[in-house]
Amino acid sequence: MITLHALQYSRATRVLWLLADLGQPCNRIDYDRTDAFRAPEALAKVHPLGKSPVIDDDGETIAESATILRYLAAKFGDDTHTPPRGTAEYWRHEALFDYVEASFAEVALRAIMPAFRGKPVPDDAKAALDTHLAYIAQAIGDGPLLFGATAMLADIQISYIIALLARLGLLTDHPKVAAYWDALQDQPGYIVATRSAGPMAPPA
Ligand SMILES: N[C@@H](CCC(=O)N[C@@H](CS)C(=O)NCC(=O)O)C(=O)O
Repeated sequence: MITLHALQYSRATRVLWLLADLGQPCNRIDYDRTDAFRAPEALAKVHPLGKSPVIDDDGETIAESATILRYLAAKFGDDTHTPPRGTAEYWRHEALFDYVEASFAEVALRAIMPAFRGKPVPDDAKAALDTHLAYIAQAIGDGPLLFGATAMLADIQISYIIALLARLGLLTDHPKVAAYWDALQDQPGYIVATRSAGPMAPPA
């Protein structure tokens, strides 16, 4: 069985969501956030970067949520969380899936971090975030999710960042992305994951 090292209020919920969709149990090891909202020292014993999520499967330790999601989809022979291979949609999906951690997270965190500390978001951070949220709104198209009504890996991957932005009131100028957040919260895998591990974003 997969062991998941799951930090409170973290990207680990992405993994729980996919496992729920796949009907796969896991051995979840929970880690509380420190008072400074960091990972505890114990996670550094699991992986050199000391971050979550990390999974162990048959002695193999795998970090990076995108890699973990791809690994689980491959391991369990799942082809319901990506568009059909060989189509233009497939590659549009791959780009959005990688975009989340490679480009969007850094831009979003520049707004999230000050907002989280109750400080104003700097104008340049807000402008960069607006550009990315407009891009995401365009990607949603007719919605309700990125590729219609079925959650793909890219939806699961982006959900954590969108949850933090929603929690901090940073989606108010982007109604299409706010509606997308509503649709994400209706997904069965999201509901199972957050019922068992708690919300993605910390409470106010
Ligand atoms: N790119 C990594 C990011 C992992 C990451 O930054 N995880 C956060 C939780 S969402 C973490 O462990 N933060 C605790 C810390 O840095 O102290 C991924 O997608 O898995």
